[in-house]
Amino acid sequence: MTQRMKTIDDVWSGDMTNVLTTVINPLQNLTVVADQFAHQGSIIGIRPFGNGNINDTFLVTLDDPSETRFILQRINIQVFRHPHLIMRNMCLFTEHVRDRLQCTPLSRRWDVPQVLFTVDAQDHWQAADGSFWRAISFIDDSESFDTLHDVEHAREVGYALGMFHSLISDLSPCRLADTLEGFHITPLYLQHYNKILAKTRVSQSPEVSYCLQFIRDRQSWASILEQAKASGKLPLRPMHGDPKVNNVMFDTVTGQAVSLVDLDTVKPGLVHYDIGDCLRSGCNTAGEETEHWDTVYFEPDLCRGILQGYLSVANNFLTDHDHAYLYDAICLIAFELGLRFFIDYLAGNVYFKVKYPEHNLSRAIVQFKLAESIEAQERTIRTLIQDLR
Ligand code: GN1
Ligand code: MG
Repeated sequence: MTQRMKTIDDVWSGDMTNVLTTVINPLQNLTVVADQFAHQGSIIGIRPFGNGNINDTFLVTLDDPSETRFILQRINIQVFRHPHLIMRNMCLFTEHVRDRLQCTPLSRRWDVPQVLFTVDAQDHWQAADGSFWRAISFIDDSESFDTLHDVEHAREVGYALGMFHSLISDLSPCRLADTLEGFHITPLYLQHYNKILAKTRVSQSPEVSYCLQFIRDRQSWASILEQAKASGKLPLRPMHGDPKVNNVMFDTVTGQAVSLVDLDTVKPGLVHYDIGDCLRSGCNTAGEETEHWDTVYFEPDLCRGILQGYLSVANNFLTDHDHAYLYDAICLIAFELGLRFFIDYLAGNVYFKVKYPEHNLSRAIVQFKLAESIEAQERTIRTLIQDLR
């Protein structure tokens, strides 16, 4: 019998433990886990790394002559119910890109994170408590940033996403598993939202009322990309799924973008989800964790920079329809992320890690304010998209 794929609906329908209760057991010896992936040298350092909202990430340093570092991650199996499929997609992706780059080398640096195998030649290690661990190479001499410094930085981020898409533009999406069903399907999030709303006693604080109204006013528009997909205007392609700005790695010396990391959500989708996600994170100069909602603003110059960089690589595989939906993609993914944060707030914070109970509510407001700023600048954004064609 085949197992039904766990969907995002299951995560929010309350049949799972809160991710907060699954924090690393302090007694669990991380060194034992890291050792599974350390083929040479011994471990001299393990520290928490980055600020991911789902998985637990560590940077491991070895005492070999070059102080090799690698990324160790515990996959959140409450969210990613089929972690083996993630590893399969990642291996397929990296092999494809390696072959492409061997056939047609680029004239500048571009690195792909590699899956590191255990000493037993497995792509992951499962602990006795069921936790699922995997290791990935660290992109040497690189760094990432939560917000963009200037337009040149924005161009590099856009270039990185364009290069990522371009290198897999000939990989058939049907070869990739759907590792997180419903991910970025905005109308499905709305369905979950309506279900949760129907069974939740919602507080009527001004913040909550703002979110409820914001979503109510945009329910019919929210299907725009899915309708375009269903009518054949937008094709299914392999996508990254989470190309936010801090997943782009920059060479510490040249300042050029050299990699796009965090490959957990590489799966079939629309490139529009990626473009929207990159722009909603890159053009929000206040960052997605701000509590100063009034300062949230979508910066059109950074938008132009990201799109210039993106289209400099991606223009050769984008169609007229692709261009026609760019504006909506930008606004939709900000709206969708706000909706996802708000649903999680209503559901009791079961998906995204939170630092306090209203954290997801605050994050939702940031995304809705950003969507408002995008809407207010619709003409400017549509014009700049047109000018870049
Ligand atoms: C999550 O865990 P992280 O930070 O890589 C989320 C993304 C959101 C992002 C918002 C699988 O990514 O979709 O855009 O938080 N990933 C998943 O910061 O839901
Ligand atoms: Mg991610």
